[in-house]
Amino acid sequence: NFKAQLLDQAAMGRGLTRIAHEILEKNKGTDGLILVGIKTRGAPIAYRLAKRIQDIEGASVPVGELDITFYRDDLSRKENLEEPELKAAQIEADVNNKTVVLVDDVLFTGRTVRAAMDAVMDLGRPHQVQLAVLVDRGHRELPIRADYVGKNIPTSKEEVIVVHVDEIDQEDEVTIYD
Ligand code: 3GP
Ligand code: 5GP
Ligand code: MG
Repeated sequence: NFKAQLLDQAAMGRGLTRIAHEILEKNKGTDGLILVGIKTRGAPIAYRLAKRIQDIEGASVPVGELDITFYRDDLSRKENLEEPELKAAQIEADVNNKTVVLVDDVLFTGRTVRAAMDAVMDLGRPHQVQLAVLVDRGHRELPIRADYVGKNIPTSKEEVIVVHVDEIDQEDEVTIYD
């Protein structure tokens, strides 16, 4: 059941612009920076951040993608899921000594990010791994936090955050359902 719209297109755009500035500020520019989007919707978000960084700083930042999937596809029943695991990695850039910013749409238990960190570590030894998410909905089950957050949304475990991005859903919108 639809409950509320949390972000519209303008709010999402402003949040991503702020995060782009925060990434540049924290890392003092783009040296050694790589963005890695976690599919599906983390990937277009990563490309948008790279576009903003390009516009702000005039420097291009490599973007890679990770496909992290659950063994089971019953997404609404989290307690029945196995651990997320890496399905595919497309990271052309060398991660050694780089600052890898993982990008995802929603941060929940942290298990997907843990699997993503494993995947990055398998490719080399990054200088640092950071995390950017559009929405942090709480309920972490691991000691993982985001360095950059579009919006913190306290949720119950039963609620679902629906993230729509133009590249996939033909609209930009974040809504909450229960
Ligand atoms: P995404 O691939 O674009 O991130 O995980 C597959 C999709 O299901 C995700 O899209 C996500 O938006 C959606 N989803 C909605 N609720 C949940 C949930 O509780 N857990 C997971 N893993 N995905 C969810
Ligand atoms: P975690 O592994 O942290 O529990 O969940 C993070 C991953 O699952 C993200 O890739 C995210 O897309 C998806 N996810 C978890 N909960 C939600 C949710 O409420 N809404 C959406 N859209 N995705 C979710
Ligand atoms: Mg996701």
